[in-house]
Amino acid sequence: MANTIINTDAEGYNCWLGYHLLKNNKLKEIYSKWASNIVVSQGVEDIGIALDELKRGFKGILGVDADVSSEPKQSSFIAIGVLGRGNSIDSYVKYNEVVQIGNEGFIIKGTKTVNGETVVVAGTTTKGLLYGIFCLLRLLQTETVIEGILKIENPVNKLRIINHWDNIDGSIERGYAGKSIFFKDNKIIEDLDRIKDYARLLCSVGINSIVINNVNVHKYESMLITDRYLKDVANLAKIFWDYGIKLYLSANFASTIEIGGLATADPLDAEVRNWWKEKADEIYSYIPDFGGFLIKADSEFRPGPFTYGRTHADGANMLAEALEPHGGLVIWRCFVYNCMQDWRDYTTDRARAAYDNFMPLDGLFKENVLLQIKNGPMDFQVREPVSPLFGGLQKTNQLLELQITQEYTGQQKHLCYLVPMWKEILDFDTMAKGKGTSVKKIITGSVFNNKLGGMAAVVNIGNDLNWTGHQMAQSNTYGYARLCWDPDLSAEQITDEWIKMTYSNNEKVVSTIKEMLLGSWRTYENYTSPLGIGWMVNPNHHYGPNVDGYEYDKWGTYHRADHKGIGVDRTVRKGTGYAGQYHKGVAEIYEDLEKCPEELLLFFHHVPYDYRLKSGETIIQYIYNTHFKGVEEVEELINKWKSLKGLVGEKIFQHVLERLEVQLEHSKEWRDVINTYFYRKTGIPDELGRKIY
Ligand code: GCV
Repeated sequence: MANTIINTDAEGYNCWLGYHLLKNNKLKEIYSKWASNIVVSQGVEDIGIALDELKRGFKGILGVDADVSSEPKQSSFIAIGVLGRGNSIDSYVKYNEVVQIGNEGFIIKGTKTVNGETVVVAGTTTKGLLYGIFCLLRLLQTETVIEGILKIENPVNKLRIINHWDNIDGSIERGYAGKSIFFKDNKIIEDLDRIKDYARLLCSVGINSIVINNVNVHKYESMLITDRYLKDVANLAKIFWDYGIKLYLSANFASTIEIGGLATADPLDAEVRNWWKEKADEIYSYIPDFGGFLIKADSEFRPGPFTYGRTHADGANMLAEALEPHGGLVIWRCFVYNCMQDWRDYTTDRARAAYDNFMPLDGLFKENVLLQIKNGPMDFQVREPVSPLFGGLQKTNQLLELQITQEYTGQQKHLCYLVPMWKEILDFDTMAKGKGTSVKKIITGSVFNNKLGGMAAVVNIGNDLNWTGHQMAQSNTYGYARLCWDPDLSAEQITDEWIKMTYSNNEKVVSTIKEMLLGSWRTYENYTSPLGIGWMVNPNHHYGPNVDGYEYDKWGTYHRADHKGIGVDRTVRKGTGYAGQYHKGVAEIYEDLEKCPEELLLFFHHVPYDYRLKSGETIIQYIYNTHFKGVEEVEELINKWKSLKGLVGEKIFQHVLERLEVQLEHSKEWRDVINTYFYRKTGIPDELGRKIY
């Protein structure tokens, strides 16, 4: 598929890189003048990929077969290259501009000359140049004026990571788009063309790190760091490296036992430490640019340092020491909680766990360790507060972990665009250093002078032809990456870009799909679990409504609904005390029933069903209203999509329509199960007399 012919992307395989010819002829003509001559004043070996991408983009967007030369052949041209290597590209960029370009950054400069127009795209590294080329193509595809442009961009986050939960047998934990693109039948896939296409997709939006296997590392995955697999892993790493992406592996904390023949995995044991050092040397002999390890330890039955009475700092630092000489990183997950809880016990609160486990360790981790923290304290529910570890931890490198794959948000059968949720998380003010200490600032490392930081997300990619199962779920992959690059981009801008890159610049298409996407998270929330309570899903697979599915279970996931009220009291005053894990300004808000943001009311408080919200609705009436509304909104989604018939490719049109129809049926099931449950529990009828069973 590597050379899939441009513009025949009927199923959506090319995602946002399926360039389409501009319909705006005037603009096309203006661009084509300079795009028809690409000037490369250096050896092309080093920048071959960037050049190929540029040519491919020009062909797709402008229909131009560009002429490549070492000197300008006409008065209008585009010059591309890497700065600081003594080539003529240097002459187009001023000193005060060069100094602003970091090692992943780029400049795009459009200058009107006496006889024409010159466009310059340059980076201080090959990678920066590549990002610049993809940015230029985005500007063209979205019809931006280039003349007079001066754009210098650097990514805001150092680490921009994709996590795969792919197993080596080819299955994907929480995957909803087919099988793994990396693994099949306990082997690494042989056809690497698709991997290359994937690498370019990720690179085009600035992703620079990838973990290819599941954090739950079982028998065969443990062997990925042995000579049985390392050669093949190295081949994958090379493909990603060409696109500026470092490859990481999830490793088994108990590897010394599982594959090393030792009797222990105690991180303070000399033999164990030595084993990891030798292992690191071996891995780097195969993959010189190996990124490092992602570790899930002492979590959901995975092994970890607790077995040996050691801390997570002991565990992480032991691995960090082994990777340090090679420049490798340890990414250590904070998803550590007691998954053998007793539902009768009101004192243990899973929400508290990450903070309780990791706050005491702040400052004890080595410099090449990062803690990867899920956005919320529970587990990627449709609505959760932000983890109090953000703003809590000050002396530790941090990564924000998001979930692109829609485990709890409709499993890529439902349309649920997550960028608006992620924006709220990134903008959340932790008040750690007074007002304005947002999550997005903390994770860059700038607030507390942490050396490293960034974002990671569990991806929604599989081997379905369109990669994401629901073609529109590509927007979540795109949006995540764009936010990693610049968390200040607005949801509207990202959405606009994605639509124009993926479908067309047609105004009706853009405005309609934008409305559909931007409202879809709220719609999903409306017909699923209300007011931050979460979890009312079928156990294990997590699809579909089941109010008590997790209520009498061991996972610490309760709503505590009885005939009088609902919600978990997490206040300091009379609940689990979770609210007290936040900084004062935030804690006071969550603690107070009157001040608590209503969308999180049931996360923090247990209230009677006749408690009145600011709208005047009682809790029970709110539940009924939102569930009826949610279904109506899905009906509207369908009408909106139908209005685009003939304006988007027919195959994609039909495919999305089918998914929306499934969503409608399923939203009705959600509505009726939830409303009926609460009607039966409370005996309180709907004020509007609608049908409840
Ligand atoms: C990879 C949740 C998911 C699990 C996942 C786990 C984690 O519990 O349901 O499938 O395991 O989170 O993030 O480690």
